[in-house]
Amino acid sequence: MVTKGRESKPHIGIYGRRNNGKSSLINCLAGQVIAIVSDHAGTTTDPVKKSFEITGFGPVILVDTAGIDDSGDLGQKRVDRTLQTLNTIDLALLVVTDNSWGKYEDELLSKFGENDLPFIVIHSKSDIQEPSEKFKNMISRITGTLLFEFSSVDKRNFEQLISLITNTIPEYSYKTTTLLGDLISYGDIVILITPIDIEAPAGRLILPQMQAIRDILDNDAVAIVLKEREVDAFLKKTRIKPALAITDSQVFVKADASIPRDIPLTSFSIMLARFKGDFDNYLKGTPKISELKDGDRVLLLESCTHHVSCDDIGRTKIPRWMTSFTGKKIEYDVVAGLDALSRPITDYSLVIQCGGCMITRKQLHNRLQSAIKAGVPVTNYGMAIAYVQGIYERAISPFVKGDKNQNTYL
Ligand SMILES: Nc1nc2c(ncn2[C@@H]2O[C@H](COP(=O)(O)OP(=O)(O)O)[C@@H](O)[C@H]2O)c(=O)[nH]1
Ligand code: SF4
Ligand SMILES: [Mg+2]
Repeated sequence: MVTKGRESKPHIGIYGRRNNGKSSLINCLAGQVIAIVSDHAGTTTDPVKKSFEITGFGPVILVDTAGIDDSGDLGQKRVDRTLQTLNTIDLALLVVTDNSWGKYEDELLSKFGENDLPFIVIHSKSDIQEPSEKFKNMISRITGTLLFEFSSVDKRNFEQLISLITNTIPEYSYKTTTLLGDLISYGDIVILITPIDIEAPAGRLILPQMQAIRDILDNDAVAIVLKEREVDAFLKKTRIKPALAITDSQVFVKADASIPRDIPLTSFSIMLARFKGDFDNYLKGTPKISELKDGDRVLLLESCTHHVSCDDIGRTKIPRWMTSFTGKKIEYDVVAGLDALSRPITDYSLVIQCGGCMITRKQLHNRLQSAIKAGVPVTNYGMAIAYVQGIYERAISPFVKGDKNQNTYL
């Protein structure tokens, strides 16, 4: 079996004022000179990306940035470019020195917050000036994290820094994931059930269907694409026994009836939920649908603003199916794209996230952060649909190993 996964390298961005030792820190982490170090403030101009291996962790991309305190017209442009990198990185290292913290650091801290970015505050040049107890206390009060004492000259606490980085980088940023590669083998047949109705886009398939087909081919397996109405006749006529069936969530009930019990069945949306969503938390959150009460609010998060068929699922179908399943009077809010929520996240009893086919894994995880931090259960469109239609156990089982309460998944 050819198991393919999309290997992603975590991006680590280094921020701080000019001359604080950012480039030196990068060279230390890389164990070689990859960034220009100079005692002339402003040597690093545009963000510089370097791919290399941190010994003891693995491959990463380090992003060296210009000082956040740069001034003048050109300086402001450099600062803007530095701040733009925050959208693409997975972990921020904020380099401070000489026991000083001011408006630049405050600004960076609030930007990290806006981007839900994990960060580490590193006191560099500690060989010249060690951080004082007072400063350490202040940092832990302001940032909620412990100040890390470091020096690129004597490399104090270097091993600890590597383990701190390893423990702070979110797992999703480097975990190799596969769409279907762990479920199918050479020559397997996979049935893809795709309704072609008025909601289907004219002349093409939707992205999750295309991705599934491509992944099946990459795994040297065979994809058979058909409409829900043709499944019964096809299976009867050909006597083909597929290794897996994947259906559009909207025809789950029909697919469940058509696909024999001994053939694993899931949906495109659950496939995506496992691939790029927060599947562990979805597994915990989905059964909370049964606990919804009258007057509870449910938030539906749609990750793009222009998809008519998802519009209909989020705005009409899910509320209708959930209401008939729970029998409760529930309020639904739909927020599209990256629009701000109109209420605090704690007003919600459940968040249902779309498959997020148009956004990156990082954007999707960041979007869910506030709910997860606040302890609001999260699930995904496909998992919620399967749950309220009584097909949940079957639909998640291809991706769940052993006891699903242990949240171990393939
Ligand atoms: N003593 C000492 N000097 C350092 C340390 N880190 C950087 N420097 C020096 O500080 C100056 C600025 O360093 P650089 O890494 O270019 O800072 P950047 O502007 O933040 O990238 C250079 O002269 C470095 O040699 C350190 O940990 N200890
Ligand atoms: S990103 Fe979400 S709303 Fe947009 S098309 Fe994909 S699943 Fe639908
Ligand atoms: Mg530099």
